[in-house]
Amino acid sequence: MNNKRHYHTYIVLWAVFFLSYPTFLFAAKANNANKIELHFEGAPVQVETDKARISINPDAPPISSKEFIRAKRIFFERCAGCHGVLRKGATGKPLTPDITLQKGTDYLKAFITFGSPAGMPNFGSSGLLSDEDVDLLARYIQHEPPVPPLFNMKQIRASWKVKIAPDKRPTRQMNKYNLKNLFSVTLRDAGKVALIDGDSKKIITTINTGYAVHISRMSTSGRYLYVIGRDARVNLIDLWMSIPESVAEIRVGLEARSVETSKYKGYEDRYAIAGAYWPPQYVIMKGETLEPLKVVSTRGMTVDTQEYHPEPRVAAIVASHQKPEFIINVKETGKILMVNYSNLKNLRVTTIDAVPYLHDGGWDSTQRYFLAAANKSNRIVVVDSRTSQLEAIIKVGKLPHPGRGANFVDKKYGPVWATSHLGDNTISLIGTDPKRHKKNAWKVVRTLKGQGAGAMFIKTHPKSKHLYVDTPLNPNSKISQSVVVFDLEHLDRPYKILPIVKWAELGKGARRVVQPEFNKDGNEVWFSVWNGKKQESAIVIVDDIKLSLKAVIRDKRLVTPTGKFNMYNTMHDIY
Ligand code: DHE
Repeated sequence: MNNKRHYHTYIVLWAVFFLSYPTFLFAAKANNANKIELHFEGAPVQVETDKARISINPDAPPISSKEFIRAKRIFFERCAGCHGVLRKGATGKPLTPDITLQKGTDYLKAFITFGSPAGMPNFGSSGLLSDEDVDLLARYIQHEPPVPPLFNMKQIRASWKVKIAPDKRPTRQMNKYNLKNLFSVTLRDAGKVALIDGDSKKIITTINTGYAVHISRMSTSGRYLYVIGRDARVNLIDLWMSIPESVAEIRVGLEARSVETSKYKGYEDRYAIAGAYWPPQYVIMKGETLEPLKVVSTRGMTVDTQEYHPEPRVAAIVASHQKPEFIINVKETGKILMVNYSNLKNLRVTTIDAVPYLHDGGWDSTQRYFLAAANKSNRIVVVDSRTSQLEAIIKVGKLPHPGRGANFVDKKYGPVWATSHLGDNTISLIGTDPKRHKKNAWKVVRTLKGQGAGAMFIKTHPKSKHLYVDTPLNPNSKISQSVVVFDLEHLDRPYKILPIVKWAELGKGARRVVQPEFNKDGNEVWFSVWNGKKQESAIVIVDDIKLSLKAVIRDKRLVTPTGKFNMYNTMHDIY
């Protein structure tokens, strides 16, 4: 009997597959793009799955409590990055029971097995999930999404630790490092950052931080370094100590990506802010202790359909140079918040309607206009931080991903800001000077062609004549292991390829090259060669004038290096 039922399910699964054949044929073609997106959304969500309440729906196919717990874990690890913890939809489609119950188990199984052209990976046919797990997930998503616990001020405050109080810290710099040329390097899978002296290229120390650290940002004075882990743990590192170390820490939620510090005149080093993916909120803290002062939810209506979204994640945050404001990208609702921190008791927030799926972004060269990438909308949104108004929404290539972008002068079109793309090989150059080059402002004035899709970061420096573009997520290892350089004086000339991985002379592994970062003087560019956790990684330093290898940093402590943040450039938003 069991065998019969099994056979029946199998036939139905294939019938669903063949009826939808054109769609799934496309899916196969889009497989490369899917791989890129899968890598991009890939890290497991950090919410404690055990604490998410079990919510069985009697109308949905049966699932035991044990199965529910297992499915919950798989969903948070594999699916929540795209579909959201509450399955309300993010870059992936919504998967709430009102939708999934209508689709039914067989359809959902086919979908999970074979993927879709819209970007859903083929979890079953690629072997990422077993048949049993595909079946389990198909049933699980027809039940109510379990809600993970919140993380309110009570929990935030309980997690706050000041290890060395401000009055016990040095009153002057106690080491001889050239702090302006220090690099904070993310050691992703080690849960640490490495501080590297940019002059000697030696590791000064490694410091324990949160899980799968994401970014580092600098206080305006250049003394304090803020680091955030994916588990929403923020570490405050004092660079004046003889050996810099973490002097305070806090958790601002259960899952997070962004941290920033106040930069407006008179507020230097005064506040820090961190944005969380779960719960969807941002937290404003005292800059020199991380004492939490204010937590604000980002839940609300989306800009397009004006529907309630329970999980709008906080993506990039930048600190305004024009006003005492933090500028916050809220991903799923598509809103950019300008949060004025001059009076926290009467918080003034200007909400700008942009487009959904806001992710990363950076300043134009004048530091007046913030350019935010809405990746799944294929748009760049421009906000004027002086007038607090939306300036423009610009269509670019597929899935823009600029990091903070790159500013330079295009000889023909004037000042531009550039973004690379995850979904295609183009680099869009956007005019940024509405005063002297009005007709080019907020338009894609030129499109360069790089090596391929899967680009994540693009970089130049005011003193450099080069533009560097990585492609770490390209499935072709030749492309993911090298970077391209464009000559800014001759943008019409073909790019040069730099064989970064070859220069690193490492053993086996994926060895993806990720994120160019300049030194303070703008004459060296640092690249991470990102290998597996148990394999050797490296940092390769390129001479920006000669475009040749300058140095390789190889050290056992360099476990999965990814982002690198030069103190001076990060402090002053130079890119
Ligand atoms: Fe990032 C920036 C989110 C995957 C390396 N990343 C950002 C920012 C966000 C973000 C919101 C902007 C922060 C800011 O400016 O305030 N990143 C996410 C994700 O949600 C995503 C897609 C999946 C995930 O599960 O985390 C993701 N990011 C990655 C990686 O896999 C990378 C390549 C390696 C790593 O270390 O995890 C990676 N992200 C980076 C880096 C920056 C970044 C290096 C900062 C770039 C900069 O120049 O400022």
